[in-house]
Amino acid sequence: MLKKLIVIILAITGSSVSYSNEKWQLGLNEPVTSLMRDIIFLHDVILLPIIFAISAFVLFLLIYSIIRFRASKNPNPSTTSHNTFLEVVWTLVPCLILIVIAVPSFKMLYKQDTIPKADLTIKAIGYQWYWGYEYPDEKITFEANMIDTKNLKPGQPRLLETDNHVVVPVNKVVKVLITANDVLHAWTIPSFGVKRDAVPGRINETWFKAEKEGIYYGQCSELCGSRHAFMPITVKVVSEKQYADWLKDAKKKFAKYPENNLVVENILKN
Ligand SMILES: [Cu+2]
Repeated sequence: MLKKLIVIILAITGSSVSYSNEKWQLGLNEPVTSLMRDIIFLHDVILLPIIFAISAFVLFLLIYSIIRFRASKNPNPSTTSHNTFLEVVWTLVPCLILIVIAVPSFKMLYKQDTIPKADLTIKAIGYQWYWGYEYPDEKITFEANMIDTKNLKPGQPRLLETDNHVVVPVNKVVKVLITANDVLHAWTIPSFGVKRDAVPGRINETWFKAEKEGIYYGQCSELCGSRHAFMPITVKVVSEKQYADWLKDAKKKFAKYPENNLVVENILKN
Protein backbone atom coordinates (compact mmCIF):
# COMPACT_ATOMS: atom_id res chain seq x y z
CA MET A 1 0.00 0.00 0.00
CA LEU A 2 2.72 2.45 1.05
CA LYS A 3 4.76 1.38 -1.96
CA LYS A 4 1.82 2.10 -4.29
CA LEU A 5 1.23 5.49 -2.68
CA ILE A 6 4.86 6.51 -3.15
CA VAL A 7 4.75 5.39 -6.78
CA ILE A 8 1.65 7.53 -7.38
CA ILE A 9 3.27 10.56 -5.70
CA LEU A 10 6.38 10.11 -7.81
CA ALA A 11 4.28 9.73 -10.96
CA ILE A 12 2.37 12.93 -10.21
CA THR A 13 5.44 14.98 -9.34
CA GLY A 14 7.29 13.62 -12.34
CA SER A 15 10.32 12.41 -10.40
CA SER A 16 12.06 9.44 -11.88
CA VAL A 17 13.27 6.29 -10.22
CA SER A 18 16.44 5.39 -12.02
CA TYR A 19 18.32 2.16 -12.62
CA SER A 20 15.56 -0.32 -12.96
CA ASN A 21 14.09 -2.91 -15.26
CA GLU A 22 10.63 -1.54 -14.79
CA LYS A 23 9.19 1.95 -15.06
CA TRP A 24 8.51 3.55 -11.66
CA GLN A 25 10.08 0.61 -9.92
CA LEU A 26 10.82 1.05 -6.24
CA GLY A 27 12.92 -1.24 -4.12
CA LEU A 28 15.35 -3.87 -5.28
CA ASN A 29 15.15 -5.79 -8.55
CA GLU A 30 13.22 -9.03 -8.70
CA PRO A 31 15.48 -11.77 -7.34
CA VAL A 32 16.30 -14.83 -9.46
CA THR A 33 18.95 -16.39 -7.22
CA SER A 34 18.91 -17.51 -3.60
CA LEU A 35 21.70 -14.99 -2.94
CA MET A 36 19.48 -12.08 -3.97
CA ARG A 37 16.52 -13.45 -2.01
CA ASP A 38 18.71 -13.42 1.11
CA ILE A 39 19.78 -9.85 0.42
CA ILE A 40 16.15 -8.75 0.03
CA PHE A 41 15.21 -10.58 3.24
CA LEU A 42 17.97 -8.79 5.14
CA HIS A 43 16.93 -5.43 3.69
CA ASP A 44 13.14 -5.73 3.94
CA VAL A 45 12.67 -7.86 7.05
CA ILE A 46 15.63 -6.91 9.24
CA LEU A 47 17.11 -3.56 8.25
CA LEU A 48 14.03 -1.54 7.25
CA PRO A 49 11.97 -2.30 10.39
CA ILE A 50 14.98 -1.44 12.60
CA ILE A 51 15.58 1.78 10.69
CA PHE A 52 11.90 2.77 10.90
CA ALA A 53 11.66 1.91 14.60
CA ILE A 54 14.78 3.89 15.53
CA SER A 55 13.73 6.90 13.43
CA ALA A 56 10.22 6.89 14.94
CA PHE A 57 11.62 6.57 18.48
CA VAL A 58 14.07 9.46 18.02
CA LEU A 59 11.36 11.59 16.43
CA PHE A 60 9.05 10.84 19.37
CA LEU A 61 11.74 11.83 21.91
CA LEU A 62 12.44 15.03 20.00
CA ILE A 63 8.81 16.11 19.79
CA TYR A 64 8.14 15.07 23.39
CA SER A 65 11.05 17.07 24.79
CA ILE A 66 10.25 20.13 22.66
CA ILE A 67 6.68 20.21 24.00
CA ARG A 68 7.16 18.92 27.54
CA PHE A 69 10.29 20.90 28.42
CA ARG A 70 9.63 24.17 26.62
CA ALA A 71 10.54 27.36 28.59
CA SER A 72 6.95 28.28 29.50
CA LYS A 73 6.15 24.80 30.86
CA ASN A 74 9.53 24.13 32.47
CA PRO A 75 11.00 27.42 33.75
CA ASN A 76 13.64 25.77 36.00
CA PRO A 77 15.62 23.29 33.88
CA SER A 78 17.08 20.21 35.55
CA THR A 79 20.84 20.31 36.23
CA THR A 80 21.33 16.52 36.10
CA SER A 81 24.44 15.63 34.09
CA HIS A 82 24.79 11.88 34.79
CA ASN A 83 22.57 8.85 34.86
CA THR A 84 24.61 5.67 34.97
CA PHE A 85 21.66 3.39 34.23
CA LEU A 86 20.63 5.37 31.14
CA GLU A 87 24.21 5.53 29.85
CA VAL A 88 24.66 1.77 30.17
CA VAL A 89 21.35 1.20 28.37
CA TRP A 90 22.08 3.50 25.44
CA THR A 91 25.46 1.83 24.96
CA LEU A 92 24.25 -1.75 25.25
CA VAL A 93 21.07 -1.54 23.19
CA PRO A 94 22.83 -0.37 19.98
CA CYS A 95 25.41 -3.17 20.52
CA LEU A 96 22.63 -5.73 20.74
CA ILE A 97 20.97 -4.33 17.61
CA LEU A 98 24.27 -4.60 15.72
CA ILE A 99 24.70 -8.21 16.85
CA VAL A 100 21.18 -9.03 15.66
CA ILE A 101 22.06 -7.57 12.24
CA ALA A 102 25.49 -9.24 12.15
CA VAL A 103 24.23 -12.82 12.45
CA PRO A 104 22.24 -13.05 9.17
CA SER A 105 24.66 -10.66 7.50
CA PHE A 106 27.75 -12.82 8.13
CA LYS A 107 25.82 -15.94 7.16
CA MET A 108 25.00 -14.32 3.84
CA LEU A 109 28.53 -13.12 3.20
CA TYR A 110 29.83 -16.61 3.85
CA LYS A 111 27.31 -18.11 1.43
CA GLN A 112 28.27 -15.62 -1.28
CA ASP A 113 31.93 -16.34 -0.74
CA THR A 114 31.71 -20.15 -0.84
CA ILE A 115 31.47 -21.13 -4.46
CA PRO A 116 29.68 -24.47 -4.98
CA LYS A 117 30.94 -26.89 -7.62
CA ALA A 118 30.62 -24.89 -10.83
CA ASP A 119 28.81 -26.19 -13.93
CA LEU A 120 30.45 -23.56 -16.07
CA THR A 121 32.97 -20.78 -15.70
CA ILE A 122 32.94 -17.36 -17.27
CA LYS A 123 35.65 -14.75 -17.13
CA ALA A 124 34.63 -11.10 -17.30
CA ILE A 125 37.27 -8.52 -18.12
CA GLY A 126 36.64 -4.81 -17.66
CA TYR A 127 38.03 -2.47 -20.28
CA GLN A 128 37.69 1.29 -20.70
CA TRP A 129 34.76 1.18 -21.52
CA TYR A 130 33.19 -2.16 -22.32
CA TRP A 131 33.29 -5.71 -21.01
CA GLY A 132 35.13 -8.64 -22.55
CA TYR A 133 34.14 -12.25 -21.82
CA GLU A 134 35.82 -15.61 -22.03
CA TYR A 135 34.33 -19.08 -21.66
CA PRO A 136 37.53 -20.96 -20.78
CA ASP A 137 35.91 -24.42 -20.96
CA GLU A 138 34.55 -23.72 -24.44
CA LYS A 139 37.52 -21.70 -25.68
CA ILE A 140 35.46 -18.75 -26.85
CA THR A 141 35.92 -15.06 -26.22
CA PHE A 142 33.97 -11.97 -27.21
CA GLU A 143 33.32 -8.36 -26.32
CA ALA A 144 30.08 -6.68 -25.32
CA ASN A 145 29.58 -3.04 -26.24
CA MET A 146 26.63 -0.88 -25.32
CA ILE A 147 24.07 -0.26 -28.05
CA ASP A 148 23.66 3.46 -28.70
CA THR A 149 20.22 4.94 -28.02
CA LYS A 150 19.57 5.62 -31.69
CA ASN A 151 20.20 1.98 -32.62
CA LEU A 152 17.98 0.40 -29.95
CA LYS A 153 15.26 -2.01 -31.06
CA PRO A 154 11.81 -1.77 -29.43
CA GLY A 155 11.86 -3.23 -25.94
CA GLN A 156 15.59 -2.82 -25.45
CA PRO A 157 16.35 -0.63 -22.42
CA ARG A 158 18.49 2.45 -22.94
CA LEU A 159 22.07 2.34 -21.57
CA LEU A 160 21.67 -1.31 -20.53
CA GLU A 161 21.59 -3.30 -23.75
CA THR A 162 24.78 -4.70 -25.30
CA ASP A 163 25.49 -6.09 -28.77
CA ASN A 164 26.69 -9.48 -27.47
CA HIS A 165 25.08 -11.11 -24.45
CA VAL A 166 26.60 -13.36 -21.86
CA VAL A 167 24.50 -16.52 -22.27
CA VAL A 168 24.17 -19.03 -19.42
CA PRO A 169 21.89 -22.03 -18.84
CA VAL A 170 19.13 -21.80 -16.24
CA ASN A 171 19.54 -23.58 -12.86
CA LYS A 172 23.27 -24.13 -13.28
CA VAL A 173 26.02 -22.90 -10.98
CA VAL A 174 27.98 -20.29 -12.91
CA LYS A 175 31.34 -19.27 -11.54
CA VAL A 176 32.45 -15.81 -12.64
CA LEU A 177 36.11 -14.82 -12.69
CA ILE A 178 36.39 -11.06 -12.73
CA THR A 179 39.36 -8.93 -13.66
CA ALA A 180 40.20 -5.70 -15.48
CA ASN A 181 42.69 -4.67 -18.08
CA ASP A 182 43.25 -1.01 -17.30
CA VAL A 183 41.52 0.53 -14.27
CA LEU A 184 39.09 -0.61 -11.57
CA HIS A 185 35.63 -1.66 -12.79
CA ALA A 186 32.96 -3.76 -11.07
CA TRP A 187 30.81 -6.52 -12.50
CA THR A 188 27.30 -6.70 -11.16
CA ILE A 189 23.82 -8.05 -11.88
CA PRO A 190 21.35 -6.81 -9.23
CA SER A 191 18.81 -9.61 -9.85
CA PHE A 192 21.53 -12.19 -9.15
CA GLY A 193 22.75 -10.45 -5.99
CA VAL A 194 26.25 -10.39 -7.42
CA LYS A 195 28.77 -7.56 -7.34
CA ARG A 196 32.56 -7.84 -7.46
CA ASP A 197 35.36 -5.42 -8.19
CA ALA A 198 37.34 -5.96 -11.37
CA VAL A 199 40.95 -5.25 -10.43
CA PRO A 200 43.84 -5.18 -12.93
CA GLY A 201 46.36 -7.94 -12.21
CA ARG A 202 44.04 -9.81 -9.91
CA ILE A 203 41.18 -12.25 -10.42
CA ASN A 204 38.14 -12.03 -8.17
CA GLU A 205 35.59 -14.80 -8.04
CA THR A 206 31.89 -14.96 -7.49
CA TRP A 207 29.00 -17.22 -8.46
CA PHE A 208 25.30 -17.34 -9.17
CA LYS A 209 22.62 -19.85 -10.05
CA ALA A 210 19.81 -18.14 -11.97
CA GLU A 211 16.47 -19.84 -11.48
CA LYS A 212 14.45 -18.07 -14.17
CA GLU A 213 15.03 -17.60 -17.89
CA GLY A 214 15.24 -14.03 -19.11
CA ILE A 215 17.56 -11.12 -19.82
CA TYR A 216 19.17 -9.47 -16.82
CA TYR A 217 20.97 -6.17 -16.78
CA GLY A 218 23.70 -4.60 -14.73
CA GLN A 219 26.11 -1.71 -14.98
CA CYS A 220 29.77 -1.20 -14.22
CA SER A 221 29.71 -0.25 -10.54
CA GLU A 222 33.12 1.30 -9.98
CA LEU A 223 33.84 4.81 -11.25
CA CYS A 224 36.25 3.99 -14.06
CA GLY A 225 36.40 7.04 -16.27
CA SER A 226 34.46 9.24 -18.63
CA ARG A 227 32.36 6.45 -20.16
CA HIS A 228 31.74 4.61 -16.89
CA ALA A 229 27.98 4.94 -17.39
CA PHE A 230 28.14 3.33 -20.82
CA MET A 231 29.51 -0.15 -20.17
CA PRO A 232 26.44 -2.19 -19.20
CA ILE A 233 26.32 -5.91 -18.52
CA THR A 234 23.68 -8.08 -20.17
CA VAL A 235 23.21 -11.71 -19.15
CA LYS A 236 20.75 -13.93 -20.94
CA VAL A 237 19.56 -16.96 -18.98
CA VAL A 238 18.23 -19.67 -21.33
CA SER A 239 17.22 -23.33 -21.27
CA GLU A 240 19.92 -25.94 -21.59
CA LYS A 241 18.90 -26.70 -25.18
CA GLN A 242 19.06 -23.04 -26.19
CA TYR A 243 22.43 -22.77 -24.47
CA ALA A 244 23.79 -25.71 -26.46
CA ASP A 245 22.53 -24.12 -29.69
CA TRP A 246 24.08 -20.78 -28.78
CA LEU A 247 27.39 -22.48 -27.96
CA LYS A 248 27.48 -24.11 -31.38
CA ASP A 249 27.14 -20.73 -33.10
CA ALA A 250 29.35 -18.93 -30.60
CA LYS A 251 32.22 -21.36 -31.15
CA LYS A 252 32.30 -20.33 -34.81
CA LYS A 253 31.63 -16.65 -34.23
CA PHE A 254 33.93 -16.06 -31.25
CA ALA A 255 36.78 -18.49 -31.92
CA LYS A 256 39.67 -16.17 -31.15
CA TYR A 257 40.51 -17.52 -27.71
CA PRO A 258 44.02 -16.60 -26.56
CA GLU A 259 46.44 -19.52 -26.80
CA ASN A 260 48.39 -18.95 -23.59
CA ASN A 261 45.62 -18.32 -21.12
CA LEU A 262 47.63 -19.85 -18.29
CA VAL A 263 46.21 -17.83 -15.42
CA VAL A 264 42.65 -18.94 -16.07
CA GLU A 265 43.66 -22.51 -16.84
CA ASN A 266 45.54 -22.74 -13.54
CA ILE A 267 42.49 -21.48 -11.65
CA LEU A 268 40.27 -24.05 -13.36
CA LYS A 269 42.67 -26.84 -12.46
CA ASN A 270 42.63 -25.98 -8.75
CU1 LIG B 1 33.90 0.43 -15.60
